[in-house]
Amino acid sequence: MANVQGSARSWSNTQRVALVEELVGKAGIGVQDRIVAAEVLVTSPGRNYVTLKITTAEGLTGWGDATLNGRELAVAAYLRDHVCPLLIGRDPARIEDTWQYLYRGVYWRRGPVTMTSVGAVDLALWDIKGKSAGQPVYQLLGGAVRDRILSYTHATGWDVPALLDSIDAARERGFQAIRAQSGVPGLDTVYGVSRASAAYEPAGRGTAPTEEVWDTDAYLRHAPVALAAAREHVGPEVALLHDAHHRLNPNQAARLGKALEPLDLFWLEDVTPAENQEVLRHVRRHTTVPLAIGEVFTTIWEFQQLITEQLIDFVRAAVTHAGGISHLRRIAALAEVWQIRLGPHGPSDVSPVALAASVHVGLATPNFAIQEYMGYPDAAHEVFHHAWSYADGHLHPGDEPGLGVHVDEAVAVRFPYEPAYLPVARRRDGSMTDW
Ligand code: KDG
Ligand code: MG
Repeated sequence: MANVQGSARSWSNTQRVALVEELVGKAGIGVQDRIVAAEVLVTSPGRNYVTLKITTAEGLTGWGDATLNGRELAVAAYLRDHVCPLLIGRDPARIEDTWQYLYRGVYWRRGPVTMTSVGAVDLALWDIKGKSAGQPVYQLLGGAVRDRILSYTHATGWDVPALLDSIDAARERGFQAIRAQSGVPGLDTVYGVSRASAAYEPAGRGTAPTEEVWDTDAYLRHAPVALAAAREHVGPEVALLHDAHHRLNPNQAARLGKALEPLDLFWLEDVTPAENQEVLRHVRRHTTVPLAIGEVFTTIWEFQQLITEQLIDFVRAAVTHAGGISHLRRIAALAEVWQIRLGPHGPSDVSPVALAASVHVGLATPNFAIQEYMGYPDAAHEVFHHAWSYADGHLHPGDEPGLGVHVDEAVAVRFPYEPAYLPVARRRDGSMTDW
């Protein structure tokens, strides 16, 4: 600083500030870091991922996941054009303030594109905070409340014998919680089930969605049979889950819930679209099957009625799509009051960065129940190097500072974006289904 002369009394404010900055600078404390770059990376190692990279003046890097299956480029543009420029010069330590600024400042609140963008920024800032503190994020959230995270994976089979083989394969990999989905006699395609193999990726590459034919009555006849065979096969100890993928009306959902009650499911997921949450009262009145809902919901306000009226047992929000670690923790805190637990969405379209964040939240959040873990294409592991690990049916985030994920940008550019869409469904008469 240039000469500061005279008595303190005669100094101008500028001189005082400069002196404080100089002293603080010399002591090496309290100097605010600044965001100097925010960039968006779109890559497709087996499937499309959108990743946000935030860099600070001190050279720290934070990574966030901004993947929204089938609408990736909308989030990439939202971040690039409207969010990244606003981040430059901001203090990366102000995670909550940045969240409020991006959520409330936009005027157009909520919605998956906005909330996925806010979530990506939130994840990247938590990553930076962890790196700056030299601590894994779960330590900054209050530390571990459990030793490891129970996880479930998917078993799918076009027919019942194939489903049972797929369940056996999951158990051989150590899973003690398994989601079971099967084909439906009389249908050529079933969302979430591949005819050819146990692995499935619901988004198909191409410039338009594939159109599938769906028959709810056929599904309702077959699902209890396939799930009963699964329960019979695994015995009482293994946790079985099933996803109805929003396909039922309230009465069908109630009927399915009742039919599945003797099978002691861990949960039955997305029985109705739940856009109209009142209808779940009807389902609740008729069945005690545990209900999991909310992978497409993005804020605490969308969960408010589901939670406060105890219409569900598990919140399915994804850490990315529901506004990041900061917001998912708020949803969890609300849910805790009603003894509702968290079972976050974690298919392969939630990137390894978001999976890391979800597992950090899980380790530090009392009412966390289970983490979906579908696994990733091999190429995704070449791009995303992660400290989180899977062993014996459980996940752990690892102890690297921050989220513990590094993105290899040189490898990422070898996998350019390819258009891909989730399928749409029509009834047998050709009309679009209403779910
Ligand atoms: O992007 C859609 C998929 O994530 C969804 O089909 C997966 O329902 C799903 C689940 O429970 O994993
Ligand atoms: Mg689901």
